[in-house]
Amino acid sequence: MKESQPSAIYLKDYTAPPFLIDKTELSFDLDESTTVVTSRLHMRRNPVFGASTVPLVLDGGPDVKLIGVAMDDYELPQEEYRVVDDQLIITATADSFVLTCETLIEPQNNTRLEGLYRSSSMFCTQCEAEGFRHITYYLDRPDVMSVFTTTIIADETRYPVMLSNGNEVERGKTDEGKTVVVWHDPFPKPAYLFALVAGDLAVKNDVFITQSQREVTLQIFTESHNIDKVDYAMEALKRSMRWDEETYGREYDLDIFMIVAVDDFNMGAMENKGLNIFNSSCLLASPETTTDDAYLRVEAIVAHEYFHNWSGNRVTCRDWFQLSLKEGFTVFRDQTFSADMHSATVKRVEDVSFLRTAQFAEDAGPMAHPVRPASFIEISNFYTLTVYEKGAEIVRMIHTLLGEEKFRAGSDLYFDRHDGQAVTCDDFVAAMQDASGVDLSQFKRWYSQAGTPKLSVTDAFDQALGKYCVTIKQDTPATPGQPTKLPLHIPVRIGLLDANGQSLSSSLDGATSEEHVLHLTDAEQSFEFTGLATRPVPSLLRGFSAPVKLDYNYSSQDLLLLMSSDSDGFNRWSAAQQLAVNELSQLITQAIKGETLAIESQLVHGFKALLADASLDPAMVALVLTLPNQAYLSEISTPIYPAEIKQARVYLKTLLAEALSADFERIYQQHRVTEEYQAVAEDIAHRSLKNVALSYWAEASSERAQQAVFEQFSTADNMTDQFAALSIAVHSQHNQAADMLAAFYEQWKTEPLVVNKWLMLSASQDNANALSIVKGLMAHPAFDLKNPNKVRSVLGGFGQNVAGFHKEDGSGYQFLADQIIVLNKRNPQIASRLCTPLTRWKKLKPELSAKMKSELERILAEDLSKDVYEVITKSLA
Ligand code: 0A1
Ligand code: ZN
Repeated sequence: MKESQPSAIYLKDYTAPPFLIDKTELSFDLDESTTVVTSRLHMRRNPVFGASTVPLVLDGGPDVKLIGVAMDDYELPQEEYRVVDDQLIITATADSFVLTCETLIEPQNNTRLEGLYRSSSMFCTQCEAEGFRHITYYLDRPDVMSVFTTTIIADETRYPVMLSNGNEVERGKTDEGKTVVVWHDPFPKPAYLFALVAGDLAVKNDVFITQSQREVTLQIFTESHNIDKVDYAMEALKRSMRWDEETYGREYDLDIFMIVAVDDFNMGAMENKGLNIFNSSCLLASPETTTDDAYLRVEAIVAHEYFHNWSGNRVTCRDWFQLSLKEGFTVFRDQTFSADMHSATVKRVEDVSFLRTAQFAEDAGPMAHPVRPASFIEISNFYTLTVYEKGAEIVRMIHTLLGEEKFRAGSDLYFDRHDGQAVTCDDFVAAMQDASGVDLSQFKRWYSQAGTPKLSVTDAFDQALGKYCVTIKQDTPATPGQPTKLPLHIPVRIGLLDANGQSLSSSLDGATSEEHVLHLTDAEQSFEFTGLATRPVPSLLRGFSAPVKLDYNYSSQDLLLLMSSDSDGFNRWSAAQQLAVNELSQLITQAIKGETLAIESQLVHGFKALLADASLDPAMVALVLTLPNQAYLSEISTPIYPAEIKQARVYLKTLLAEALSADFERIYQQHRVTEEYQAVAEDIAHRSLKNVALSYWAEASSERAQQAVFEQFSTADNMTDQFAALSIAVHSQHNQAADMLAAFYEQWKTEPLVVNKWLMLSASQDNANALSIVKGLMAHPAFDLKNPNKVRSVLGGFGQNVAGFHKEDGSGYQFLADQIIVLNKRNPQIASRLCTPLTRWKKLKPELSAKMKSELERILAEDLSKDVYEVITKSLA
């Protein structure tokens, strides 16, 4: 442990910046050993401070070497400035001046992948959230917005492509023959949106004509061997640009929009103004190497980063506590875009399933925080599912409360009112409220209160009066630092069904309809529906109208009815999940007690009916057939018994497979796509149903199924089918699984993104030797500790490996802790993210819990980065 520990910063302490930077002129002399960065900052005191004498404090990093500082071309002597704790402090300044700084950095030694670093043979940057300070001294905070001009000097033979934000305005040569390129971005921006790329890159060009008939040049850059894999991303970009014009009236503003793919990247992608930088795993796609899921992810992330041009760049965040202002809104925008491009119900099910599994777990753990956190130690730790996914749910609820038209009026007002500003979540809600006249004052608590609310629903029917009364109690559990909670404003979409599954019309507060939105605002509230002849079955929380846990005592009969008949597609899926959860819970209890597992499954009947109905969307059928996963079952269990959860899942899946083996074989044959591969909704749907059917069929003891798996693996012409067959083989203990894994590596060893899939699947093999397999993978030539994708593949795959990771002797936890300790020094962001599985220690069964806790304590004894320190201390608190 360090002598002095990192401390938290608080939203309540926010003050405006004492200085502003109107213009930022940067010059980079790029070199493999030392890069010289010269900055000329046109600064002035911020008038909101009035006459002030506070010193100028600029943020820097331990890796930035200061060569000299000048003010208005007067070189400051050593006694007029000092560097303390990575900050450059200058006591005496004029009211307005030009500050020149010369600094040296070594991008080739930057293993944090923040600031300027090298990936393969190129230079690239990552500045969000506080990466710019690793490049040069600056006011590195999002409310300091500046107009950037960037000069890049490099050897053109090695770096023919030199890019930065905005437009290229000049190109020339230095006396030594190096090439000089100047970029100018006319839109003021915070430093976190700065980007620079230099390398020997191939480019794909295209054009987009905006709604006002301006021509925008589109360019995607990759290393030359990948340029044949960007067509899908380019089309996705054009669809995103059109959609943002049509749906939000937002037009692109520069004459050029560029995307660059890099192999080494801590996150998915980054929305730098006019120059997005992508993790190559989120951009490149080809039928042979990319699965359907990955295609859809590429489209969604291209859209997400593009949409940030308005929700994030033109209107940005005042401070990092407001991160969800841009992220929650932009995730909502990309979710709606994907829903419009494909099936809205399928998209909603996938998003909710992810939220309920991963975000709910975060909200119930030691790192739980409000969508707008009140404090943090390291902001990188707050790029979370809560800020992103729950943040998007908040925007979705506003959409539900306002309706389509008023929501659009609200977003128009927000963009008009705040264009060019750095603002807060409150400003966003105020625009929505002002444009719509809908009172959102209580609703705003969603931003400040952590934890997942639970709704407990009871009902009563009065036959004589035809009156149905629903009572809802809301309760949000205590979370770290928030022992008590206030009631939230929760929109609950509800429909009523009769015993045959027909939708019923009913009256509520004078409005007659087949569907109502209840405004739950009190801790407990009742709603009376009239005009009903018989007791209805309620379809609650349609479309998952709020990010809450729902408790209503549905019978299996009710759930089967909803599953087969509800007009809301989302709730049909949700009912099937609930039925599966009920059955799995019984089985888990049996397993914990050491009993023989036995159940009379109602799902058999539900699935049988589903498989017989050819009119259904195959993608939805595939989702309904997918049993709740290990992570979701863990989230809803206290305490968690990992091995018993797995045992229950395997038992139920095998039971369904045996009972419906012939149906699964038939569906498998029926849904084979014979045309050439296309990543379009219809084909994706058939492939997903076919592969889910194969995964069941393979669980039944059938020689033919085993053969089908092997054949699909060997003959598939696309990665979706090949990888599905391989995963099924690995997870169903196929007798050729090991050979297939080896053959897969041989076939794809020159495609790093496919190799990553192989690493992940290999690491997740659930067997007694899991740990030695994982150690072998980390020593394999395909592994590279410097590459976050590879680390995520192996250690992420291992985290899902019940037998290996949760091994009773604690060796799985110890191994992960060892890796965290190594990465803590090299790449704190990645190290911190790897801690996530260990943060769940309190919920595990006692024997495992104690072993996990001791690993957290072992990590804490190290000299920790802020990132890892924050997660570990909060977990142990
Ligand atoms: N703003 C990006 C996410 C992002 C955040 C931090 C990064 O640094 C490592 C990179 C990307 C987004 O929402 O896509
Ligand atoms: Zn984002």
